[in-house]
Amino acid sequence: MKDASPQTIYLKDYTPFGWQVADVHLTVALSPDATRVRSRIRFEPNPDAPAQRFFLHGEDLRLIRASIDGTEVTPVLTAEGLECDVPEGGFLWESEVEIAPAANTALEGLYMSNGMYCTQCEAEGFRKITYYPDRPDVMSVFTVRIEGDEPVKLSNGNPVAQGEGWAEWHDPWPKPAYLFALVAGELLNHPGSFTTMSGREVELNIYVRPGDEGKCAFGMQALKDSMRWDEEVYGREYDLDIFNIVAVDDFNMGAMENKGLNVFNSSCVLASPETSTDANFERIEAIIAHEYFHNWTGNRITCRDWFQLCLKEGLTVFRDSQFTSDMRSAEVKRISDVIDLRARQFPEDQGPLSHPVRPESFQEINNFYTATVYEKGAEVIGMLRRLVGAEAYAKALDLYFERHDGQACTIEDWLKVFEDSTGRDLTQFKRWYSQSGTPHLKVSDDYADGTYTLTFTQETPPTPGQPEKAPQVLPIAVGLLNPNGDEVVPTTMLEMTEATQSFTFEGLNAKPVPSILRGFSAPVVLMRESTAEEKSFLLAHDTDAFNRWEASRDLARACLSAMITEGAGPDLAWIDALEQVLRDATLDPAFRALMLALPTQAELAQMLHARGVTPDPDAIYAATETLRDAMATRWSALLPELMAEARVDAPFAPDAEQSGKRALGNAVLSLQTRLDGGKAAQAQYDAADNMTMQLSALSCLITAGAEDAALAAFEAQWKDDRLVMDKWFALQVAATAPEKAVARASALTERADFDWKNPNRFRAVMGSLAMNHAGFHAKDGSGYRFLADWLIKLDEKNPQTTARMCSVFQTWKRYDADRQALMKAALERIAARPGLSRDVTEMVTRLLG
Ligand code: 0A1
Ligand code: ZN
Repeated sequence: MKDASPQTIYLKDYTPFGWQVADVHLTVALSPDATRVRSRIRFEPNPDAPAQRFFLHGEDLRLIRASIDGTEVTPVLTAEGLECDVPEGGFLWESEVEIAPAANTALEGLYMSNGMYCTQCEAEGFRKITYYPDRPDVMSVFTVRIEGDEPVKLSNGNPVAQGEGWAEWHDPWPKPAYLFALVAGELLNHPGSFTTMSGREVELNIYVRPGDEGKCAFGMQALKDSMRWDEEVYGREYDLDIFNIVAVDDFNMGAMENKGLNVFNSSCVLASPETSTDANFERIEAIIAHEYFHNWTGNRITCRDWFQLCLKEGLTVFRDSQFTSDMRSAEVKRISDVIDLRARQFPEDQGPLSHPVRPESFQEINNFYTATVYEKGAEVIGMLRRLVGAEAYAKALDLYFERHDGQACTIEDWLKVFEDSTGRDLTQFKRWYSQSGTPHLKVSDDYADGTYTLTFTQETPPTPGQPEKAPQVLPIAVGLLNPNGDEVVPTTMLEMTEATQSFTFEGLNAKPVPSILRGFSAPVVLMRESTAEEKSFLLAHDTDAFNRWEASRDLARACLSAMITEGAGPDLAWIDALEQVLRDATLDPAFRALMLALPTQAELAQMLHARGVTPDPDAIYAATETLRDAMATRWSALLPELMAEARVDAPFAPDAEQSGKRALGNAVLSLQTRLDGGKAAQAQYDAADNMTMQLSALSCLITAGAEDAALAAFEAQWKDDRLVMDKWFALQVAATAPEKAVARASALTERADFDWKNPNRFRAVMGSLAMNHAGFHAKDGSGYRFLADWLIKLDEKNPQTTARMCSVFQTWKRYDADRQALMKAALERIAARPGLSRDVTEMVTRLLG
């Protein structure tokens, strides 16, 4: 068991390990309750390290024997590993341990999922497999022998030999232990192949459980597209003879980039038109790309220590979003990414869990696989690219790969590459890695004698541990439109470095309308007091798709805010202005679908809180409903026209064109449902031949309160498909009216198929309840109590997934005193639980501040 007493690790305390690992031989003899792991590890002194006592990590291991250079030793065992006297100079360490994968419900280390063996070692799971220096800066060459009756036995690298009951793998590329993987089971493979740019043939496989073999083709194509894209855009070629992907049903995260053997949550790789939505397809394509791209950004060049996590994650998220932009629509991808950033990263950065992109301390590293490290980390790379330009970025990346291939690096190494290749001083830019919180950017403007001046002020509110903030480097993309709506100054990148700074534009005939922060060029909160006329003007004329969308979003926010706080009615002027945009058939249907969506209730709560208004979840819900009703009524003529435009007659393809049309059609359907009580939705449900159409129709029927028959039919049709049933569980909690949400979630947990130890199923119910804003925040506290009960229960089995879910409480201080007290009580009840895991202890402590 991990030690639950909080021990804080600091970046400033980094010291290299005293030895290098020349090579590792592992023999794993599989058995559900008593797997034997024998290791043979050659240690050599590390000339760059200070003298230290020999220590190997190890957790939940039963040591059978250990020896040094063939002589048996008796190490001192601690809660975290072992210590031992060792000779000076190099030596051969051998050990044998026993572990019980079938009892491992934490899904870290070696565990079992539906009868198959699999591993998850990032961040610190390898220490649950054998004694080892389990830290990313110790890289070594692994040879692995797997013994067991399972027909398929896989590990990293290339297969070297196999016989009856055993298989041997060798990975020639030195790697840290967190990239180790082993899989064994009764699996079927969907094969493929790829010829690299230098003409090498690579064998590709997607391994799945029998029954899932029909859901691999899309993932395989996505893998090939990713391999090609990384060659064409980054010049990066794959470096082994084989690349395997395995789908696993029980997995804490989305997927894992183990060298040559990526392990995926089955929800992030298995796809078919009947069972997957367009959103699933797009996400699967992106995650396959993400894990594949890690081969260079993460595996060939890895992190020196876990504080540097954003080195691989920020960069790899940035790369996968570039890939999606190239494969699909760049504008739609950018808007979607910003929606996601505001929904997940902004609340984190503006609440008690706020931390820098590169944290400086932690208790449990698993708690730092966050939206800040991943998504803000990617935004930081995007800003760097905007500042230096695409060409200089490409040159810097070439230098990064050339200089650091095979190394375990830091953010300092990364920035130095940019400094050396561009001649820029990035000292101030580096604050993006060390300063937490979301900067607020205020703007004022002035026009006189043909000169237009924009003055910006930046200020970042205090965050935990950081009361004072220094100005950051902000790339601010600006374009100017003249009063006719023509663009007179195309997108220009202003580089703001001061707390307050002005920029001038000369030679203008009239006061222009500015389009500021185009493409969301920096992850800030833009606070510009502008009139509704100006926003409507940008909605009609801006050439920048992001800001056109943002103008409409701003108008929607203003309208909802007035409805909530002043009891105003819906803003018909905005609804009419938006109609003009929606009628523009030259616009991408996917873009129009985004225009049709309203800000989420959580986003509105955040906005009100930022303005000093205590958000009332019931009032927010009511206003959103009223506005949707008004949109539907006002557009009763428009909706059928858009529906006709959104029709797809061709056979199903999960591509950008078709999915954009379906997104538009389904956004329209949800409004239409408000007019016809679910008639059109029922018709769409009955006729649907793909999951996108079926699930959207079901969602509409739930909102209309006309879902009973469809829910039963859906269940009868899909009861044997666990991934589809996850959607069924999730949707009825997320889409139901708030007053029914907790009762519904609770009833679902009574079902025999509510397998709560499966992270996907647990999240389907609990995550969806948290998404039902007014339902979760029920005034009587029932949502908080229900969730806290379940988090307490899950923590005993799976601390990692429990800890991640604790973040649903991160906005607790936003709400009224009654709700605050109820949420605090729920958190305190979790905190008081005897035997609480280190993961959850850290989260709850931070949340309570
Ligand atoms: N590195 C993976 C994500 C991942 C992280 C931690 C895990 O277990 C604690 C599992 C997966 C990625 O970025 O895809
Ligand atoms: Zn990643």
